[in-house]
Amino acid sequence: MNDAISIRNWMIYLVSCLFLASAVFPIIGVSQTVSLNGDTVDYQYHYFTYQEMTDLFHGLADNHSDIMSLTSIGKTYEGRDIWLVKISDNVYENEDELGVLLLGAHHGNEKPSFEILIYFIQHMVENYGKVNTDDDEDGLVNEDPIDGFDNDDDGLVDEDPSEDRVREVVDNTQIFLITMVNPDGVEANTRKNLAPNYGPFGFSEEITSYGVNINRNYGYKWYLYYIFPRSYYLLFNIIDSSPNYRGERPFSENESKSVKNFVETQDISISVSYHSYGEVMFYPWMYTSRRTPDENLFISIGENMSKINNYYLYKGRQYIIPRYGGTLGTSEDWLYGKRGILSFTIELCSKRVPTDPDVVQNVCLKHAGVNLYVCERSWTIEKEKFQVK
Ligand SMILES: [Ca+2]
Ligand SMILES: [Ca+2]
Ligand SMILES: [Ca+2]
Ligand SMILES: [Ca+2]
Ligand SMILES: [Zn+2]
Repeated sequence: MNDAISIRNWMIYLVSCLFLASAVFPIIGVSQTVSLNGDTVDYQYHYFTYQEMTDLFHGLADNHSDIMSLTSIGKTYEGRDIWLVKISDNVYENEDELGVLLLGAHHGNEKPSFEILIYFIQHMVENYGKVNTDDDEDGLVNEDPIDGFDNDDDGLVDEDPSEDRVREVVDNTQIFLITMVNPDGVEANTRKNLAPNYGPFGFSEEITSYGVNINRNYGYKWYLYYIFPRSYYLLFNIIDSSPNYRGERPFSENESKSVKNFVETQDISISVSYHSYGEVMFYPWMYTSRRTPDENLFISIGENMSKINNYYLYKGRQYIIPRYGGTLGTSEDWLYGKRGILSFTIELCSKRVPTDPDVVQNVCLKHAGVNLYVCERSWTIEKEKFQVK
């Protein structure tokens, strides 16, 4: 093949891909690597770094100060701010609207978990206040909203989101997003945080290892470790070098403590904590197969989310989590058990860090739909809920 032509074709292809990507996904980054010896072009998705996200948030909060605020709820071991984004009308007031809490990156190496939240923030602030627009220029306005379905049967899914819907959600919900619970882990691309451990209980004089699994550090029913050490895999959770090390005591880590301190100041109705991977969704309890009094409500919300993202809602807990023996110290159990928040975990994607831009953009869009649904559902949920508190 003529090199000049193939390079030219490649340039056209590259430019049109970038144009399409930037038209639909204005800030999400697509970078590309080119193999020097041939035509193969590998498009590698570029995930946000902590610094890029921080800069983006400062810019968005400045430009949309009527509906978006940015505050630090704590600092990590390495001194990074744990950012809380709030999106709502009258954003600097604590209004009589129920909150929705969206969490990402308890585990730093699960990049889609923060990426979809950054996308959602952009989607909300950039569409708020816009008149209804025919985004795909087909002559119809908002004929295909974000719900996972090709509503107008044109072969494209969710290509004309509703601007009205964004405004309604922002005006009636307080949306709280902690996009990177564990930013040190994100920067180091590792599961745990980076704080030094001094033996499993903190009694050693020397550093024995680094990092705690933040999603094992929440303080809910820790005593069960000691009653059923084998059922709760105490050995795996107590060895400080283990990927699932729970920490020397409940809320010993800045990250989990910051989430706790923040949550205790707010009335939050529903939460979703994003992880990757598995395309599966969970709800409490995580520590036992016993059902919560809100089982039917969890199933109702979960099945509606599943219609949007097509993920499997995991209900058959009795087979995987025995009566005594599951996972202790997760955010989900603490959020529900102590605060009465209907808390979900969503494991995104079919691999931990997809690099195909189409795959990432698709998961971002779908979960903008999931998050919109969760916000809308929060408006009517309180009277249906069993009161745990
Ligand atoms: Ca539209
Ligand atoms: Ca349209
Ligand atoms: Ca369509
Ligand atoms: Ca649709
Ligand atoms: Zn995870």
